[in-house]
Amino acid sequence: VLGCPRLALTPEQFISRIMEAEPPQIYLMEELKKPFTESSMMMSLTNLADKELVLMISWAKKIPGFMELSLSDQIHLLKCCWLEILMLGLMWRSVDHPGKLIFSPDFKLNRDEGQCVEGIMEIFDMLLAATSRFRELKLQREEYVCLKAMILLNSNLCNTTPQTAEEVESRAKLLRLLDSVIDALVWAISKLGLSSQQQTLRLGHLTMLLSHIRHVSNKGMDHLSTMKRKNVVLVYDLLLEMLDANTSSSSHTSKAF
Ligand code: AOE
Repeated sequence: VLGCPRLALTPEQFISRIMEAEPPQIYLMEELKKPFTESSMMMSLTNLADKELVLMISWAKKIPGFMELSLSDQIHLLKCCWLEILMLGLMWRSVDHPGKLIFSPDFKLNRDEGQCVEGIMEIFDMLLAATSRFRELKLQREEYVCLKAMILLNSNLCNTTPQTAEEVESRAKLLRLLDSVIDALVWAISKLGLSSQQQTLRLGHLTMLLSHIRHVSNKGMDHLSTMKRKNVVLVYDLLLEMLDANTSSSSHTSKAF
């Protein structure tokens, strides 16, 4: 479908498709018992992450061209980037609330409310800092949805070399898909009425933020696996599978899909 020019989407169409794919607002829907303990805080966070992962899989499937990739690429991409995607979503929800992380309408955390989960304040602060960058840049919704799709499609590119003919073909599709997302982001930036040099700079700044998100995600992944190992938190099936994919060299099959 992607290679067929007759069906190729314009950047404008591509963006409206990924805007429509946006997952709905999620609620934690549980009694937040304050004060939090390390364990109850981690349970609330992982409970939310677990719910969001289910929606993330449906979201990915709605990205034009994603379902044309090989199943193993689809799974691998999601396993690589799920925490980056959650973190970017969190930043987007928090962008108008300096010093706060808006996990959901019923679960918001303040920087100055103190520390109770070991090792998490460092991650909290890195997320707040990246969120401030997006606030300074006045990140637009169209740009946000493009960045999220970029994280997904770029996550796996440098860790694997395609071997079989099918893998080579899926890789070629993936690269074309990434081109479409870059075109879409460039188009979104071009709508903002900036000079051509300012547009180029904005593209650079936005994409450079992705390397920070990858960094924070790696920190978060280490944190979660430590919390799991210390039995601070019980990690449910789907999240467990996604975590294992990042902490071991596991197989390419998945029950979740
Ligand atoms: C869950 C859902 C989501 O949409 C995004 C994220 C991103 C980070 C993830 C978290 C998640 C799931 C659990 C992870 C965590 C990173 C490490 C952890 C993977 O294992 C969220 C990172 C930011 C978490 C900040 C939590 C601050 C907790 C300390 C605040 C505190 O101690 N108190 C007492 C505040 C009380 C406020 C009322």
